[in-house]
Amino acid sequence: LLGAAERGIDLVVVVVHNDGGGIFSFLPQAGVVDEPLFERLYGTPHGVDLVSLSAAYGTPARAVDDTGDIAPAVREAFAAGGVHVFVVRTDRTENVELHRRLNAAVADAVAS
Ligand SMILES: Cc1ncc(C[n+]2csc(CCOP(=O)(O)OP(=O)(O)O)c2C)c(N)n1
Repeated sequence: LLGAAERGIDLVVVVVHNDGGGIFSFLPQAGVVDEPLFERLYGTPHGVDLVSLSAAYGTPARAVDDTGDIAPAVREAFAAGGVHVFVVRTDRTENVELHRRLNAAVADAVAS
């Protein structure tokens, strides 16, 4: 974001904010290592307020709490032009469960 606002570009960034490295929650060690240690070694939550961080780089950001609001916000941002940042909070554990449900639904659909 550094310098983005002054370059006269149109840019819309949607940050999926899971406070860490979500990909590691899919690895086998997520089910073996106890949670505090897993968080310290793999999840590595940064605890940073990304809306404030973006503002510090000169781009006001907005937290979008309702996923239904993301698409309209992005459309409005592109229509307005300039640089926009939206921060969408997600949960790393819920994300794994959602992927498992989707994988199971696809496997069921393919099998039937
Ligand atoms: C330069 C570099 N350092 C470390 C890694 C190892 N690595 C792979 S994924 C990842 C964390 C990804 O976290 P994030 O970008 O927040 O994405 P998420 O998994 O939460 O979607 C890391 C550190 C890498 N790929 N490249």
